[in-house]
Amino acid sequence: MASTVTEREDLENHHKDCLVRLCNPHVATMKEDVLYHFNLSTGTHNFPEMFGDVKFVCVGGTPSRMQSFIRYLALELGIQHPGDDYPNLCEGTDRYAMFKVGPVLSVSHGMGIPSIAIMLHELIKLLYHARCSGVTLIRIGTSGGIGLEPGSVVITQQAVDACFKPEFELKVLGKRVVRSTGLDEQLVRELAQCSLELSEFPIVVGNTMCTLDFYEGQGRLDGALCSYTEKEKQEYLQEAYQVGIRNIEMESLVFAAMCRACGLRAAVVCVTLLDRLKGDQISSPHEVLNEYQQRPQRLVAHFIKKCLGSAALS
Ligand code: R2B
Ligand code: URA
Repeated sequence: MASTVTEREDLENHHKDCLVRLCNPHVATMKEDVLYHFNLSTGTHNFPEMFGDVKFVCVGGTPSRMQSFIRYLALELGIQHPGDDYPNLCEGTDRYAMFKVGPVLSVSHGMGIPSIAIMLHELIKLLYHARCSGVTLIRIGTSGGIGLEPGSVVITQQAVDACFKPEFELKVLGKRVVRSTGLDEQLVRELAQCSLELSEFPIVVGNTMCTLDFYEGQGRLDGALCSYTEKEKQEYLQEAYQVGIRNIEMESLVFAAMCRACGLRAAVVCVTLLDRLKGDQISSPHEVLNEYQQRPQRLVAHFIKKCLGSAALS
C-alpha cells in the first residue's frame, strides 16, 4: 500500500534525527578506538569536530576517482575556493583514501567484498564516534552490464549473489551467518527522479549481481582458469537478465547488508563499462572509460545538491 504524506514525513524526520548505530555492544566500552586502516583514532583525533556534520558518504573503488569526485562536487555545490585542494584525511596509510567537502565524505574502498567490508566497519564506527545523524551512503562504481548499452548507469534495486539471492553470507566464529541485502526503496525512487531531471545518458533501475571474482565468478571466458563453455556462459547471463539483473560488480552485497544492519540509508549507482552479452574484455579507449566513470558521480552530485538545497529551504 502506498504510504501517506504524513507517514512519509514521519519517516523522513526519523531519518534526519537518526544517529548512526552500531550492532556491537563492545565498542561503547572501549576507551580508545583505533581505526587502523584509516590511520585515525579517537585517542588522537576529534571525530565530532572533524566529521560531525557529515550527511552523505560516497564510496568507490579508487583513491583518484574519489578525490576527483570531491573536487567536482565542491564546484557543483559552489563551495570551492580558488586554490583549494582536498587533502587525504587518511594520510599515513595507503589502504584507503578519504576526502571531505562540506557535509560530504568521499572514501575509496578497493576491490571486492573483503576490502569494502573492512573499510565499512571503520567508516560506520567513525560516523558513530562523530555522533553523525541522518547519514546517506552511496556506492558509486563501475560494473559489467547485461543487455545494456555500455555507459549506462544502473541504480540498484536489489543486490543479489551469484545464485541471484538477495543475501550476504559470512562465516562468523566458523558458523554461517546470512544477512539481508535490501536497499532503501525511497532512495532508489529519489535517484531515479534525478535521472529524469539529468537525462544526459541512459539510466535504469535494476538488480545488481555481486560476485567474489571478476573472471570465473562473473562467467568470463578470458581468465587464467575457465571450466565452462561459451554456451553455458550465455545461458547463465540470460538467466540473470530474466530475473532482472542488469549489472555485475563486486561490492554491493556486503555494502547493502552492513548499511541495512546499522540503519543507514544506502544506494548503489554503477556505470556499465561493457555489455557482457557481447564480450568479456574491457577494451574501450581510456577517455571513453573515464567519461563513463564520471556518470555515477554526475547523478549523485545532482542528488546531493538537490537534497542540500531543500534542506537549506526547510
Ligand atoms: C567493479 O570494478 C572492479 C573490478 O574491475 C570491482 O571493484 C567492481 O565492483
Ligand atoms: N567491474 C566488474 O566487476 N565487472 C565488470 O565487468 C566491469 C567492471
